[in-house]
Amino acid sequence: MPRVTVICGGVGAARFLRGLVQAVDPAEVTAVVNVGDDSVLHGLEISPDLDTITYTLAGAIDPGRGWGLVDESWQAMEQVRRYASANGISAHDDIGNDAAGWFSLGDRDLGTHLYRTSRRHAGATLSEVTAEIAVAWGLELRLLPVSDDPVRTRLATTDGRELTFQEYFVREQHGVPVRAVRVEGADAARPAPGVIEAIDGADVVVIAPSNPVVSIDPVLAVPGVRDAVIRARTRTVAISPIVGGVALKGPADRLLRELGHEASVTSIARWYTPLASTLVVDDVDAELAADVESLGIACVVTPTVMTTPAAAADLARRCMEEGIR
Ligand code: FO1
Repeated sequence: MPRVTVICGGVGAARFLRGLVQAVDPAEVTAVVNVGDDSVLHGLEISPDLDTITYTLAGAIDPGRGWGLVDESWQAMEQVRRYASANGISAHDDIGNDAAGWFSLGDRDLGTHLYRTSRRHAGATLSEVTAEIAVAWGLELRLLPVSDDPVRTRLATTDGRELTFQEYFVREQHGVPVRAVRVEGADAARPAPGVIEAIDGADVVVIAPSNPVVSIDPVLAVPGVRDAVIRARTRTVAISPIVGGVALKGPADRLLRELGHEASVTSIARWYTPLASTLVVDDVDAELAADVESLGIACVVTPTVMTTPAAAADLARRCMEEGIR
């Protein structure tokens, strides 16, 4: 069975992995996951992309939200918001804006953050805690944060602020124009144990259909990771997160435009040609296949909208076929 390593962001990557583990042996799959969205809120260490993948593969994700747990309750957050509103604390105050409760933490989801934070304070690495949480959910694939060091996405907005990813995505509802994105801590970060080996040793590397700006690039920004993917280029397949000029979820299309790129599969091809030998695009972009191939990357046209696990499994199988030549 092929060894597969997937470069992952959040929701799109989780949906792809859900299909991949039906198409290949999960024990041969390694997910290298973005930690740029990670935040400390209410003093708790929160790793949204790792948790979204864990919950999705455990069949426990809330399907509507795409994050957090299904059948969740929100008692703790309601209590937090009660205190904040009684004291006029709003999400946009500079001090204690977490206390306003703009980032919704479900009661069961809180258990994940309490456990992770306690274990990290006891000296466990993020990799170790991630593996402990994955075991508890019965996951068979290997889930690796790209780094155990703090690597955090920062977005500079056109009104002169610099926001954490969650401030941008949740508190501002990604409604503020962005002029630059940087990955704080990347230069000093080291790949987590097993990350480089998982890319070097994979029969196929897949760049998941995640946001290239704020999910994939922060993974590649960790020293050694981009070079490892370039070394694996002939067996690396990227899946476009842009379908018909739009992102299926989140702000990828708008972010690309705000940063001066087109929101199209051609633009994604430019982004990934140095890293992957094949770009998989959805049927709606079939007429752009020639443009993509003119950039020096093979183009595979197939349904990429993963509305069901079966659709995700079909996409995964197609990626395996294209990656193993
Ligand atoms: N996304 C939101 O739009 N609003 C939220 O209140 C929110 C809370 C949240 C809590 C835990 C978690 O793991 C994810 C959460 N997300 C929320 C999604 C989060 O912003 C992710 O970073 C995005 O899904 C992008 O990956």
